[in-house]
Amino acid sequence: MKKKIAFITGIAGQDGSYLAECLISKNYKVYGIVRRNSVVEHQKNRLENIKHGLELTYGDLLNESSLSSLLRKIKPSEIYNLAAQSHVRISFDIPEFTIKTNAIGVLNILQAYKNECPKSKFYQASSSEMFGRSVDKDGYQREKTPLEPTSPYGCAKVFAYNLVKHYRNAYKLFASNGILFNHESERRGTNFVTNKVVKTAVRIKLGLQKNLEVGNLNSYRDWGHAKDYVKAMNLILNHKKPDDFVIATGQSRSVGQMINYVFKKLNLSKNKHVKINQKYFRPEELKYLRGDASKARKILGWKPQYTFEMIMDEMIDFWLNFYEQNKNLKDY
Ligand code: G4F
Repeated sequence: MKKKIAFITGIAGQDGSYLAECLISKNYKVYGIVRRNSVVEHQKNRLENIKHGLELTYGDLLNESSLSSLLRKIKPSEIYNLAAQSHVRISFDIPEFTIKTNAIGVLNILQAYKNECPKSKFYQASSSEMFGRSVDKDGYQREKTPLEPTSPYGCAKVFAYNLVKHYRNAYKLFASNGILFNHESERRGTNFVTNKVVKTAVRIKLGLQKNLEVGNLNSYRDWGHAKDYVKAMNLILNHKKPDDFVIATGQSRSVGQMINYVFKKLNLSKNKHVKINQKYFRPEELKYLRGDASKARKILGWKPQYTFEMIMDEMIDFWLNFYEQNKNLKDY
């Protein structure tokens, strides 16, 4: 059988690297673009386990002509647009860059897709951050929940989400949105709250650091595992028609509760070591997320394998092993 060809933007990130592994295990040929970074090692370290079936090249969502020529050459069967400025708080510091990359960048890749390989299927990494202040009466967010974003990141994601629906309707393209709630793993950047908390708590446990400094403990998130969520991306593109799906666990916990779990697991005192620092607060906070993924469960047969406890335990083990095996990297 002819190999399926996938093209992934943002392949060096948490989701891109897990998705590449997942697709290669399904016998896809995978192409990905990475942005030029002055520290070369940072660009590929999440991909270093993948030896075969992967081809990387430099590219950027803001450079439409290079996207077009790549798509013309590769002729992918599936395009996964995961590239973004993905940090919500940082989007308040660099709103223009965030909006260019996360909104105009999506316009650029949709144009390249429409012009070069319109028979391909397109996945857009949409986000629960788009819901912002909006929650249905029963306490969940789902596909029909109104979008009221509370950050430049969320506003850009709403623009891109609508653009994908528009291209689907106007040009009859197979273009779908996955509206993914927070998803974590040991590969998460350590400036996102789960991996920051776990890594710092392990460092405190090992005597390498005194305190954990965080912002708002009272916001609620629906945390799943990135490995479960990349499987949903592939199911979305292999459904018989293009559509939009919420991907979530349906459970919500506060940042404070998440910290309690990690500190208890490591036998650490939260009162002694956790300090609040205003610099981690946002000008407007998204207070509450809890996703209803019934549509994906019913239509795609998707369901998460990982529980919250399994995710956090895996991350704790990762950092304990990391410091055990890298005794020379105490400052890392
Ligand atoms: O881990 P976070 O930075 O993730 P956030 O803002 O929810 O965004 C993530 O999930 C979105 C899906 O809804 C994605 F679209 C997005 O790309 C990203 O993956 O923060 C989670 C919560 C926030 O309420 C934040 O205010 O944790 C709170 N928080 C408290 N102290 C902190 C900290 N967040 C960070 N990053 N660092 C802190 O010290």
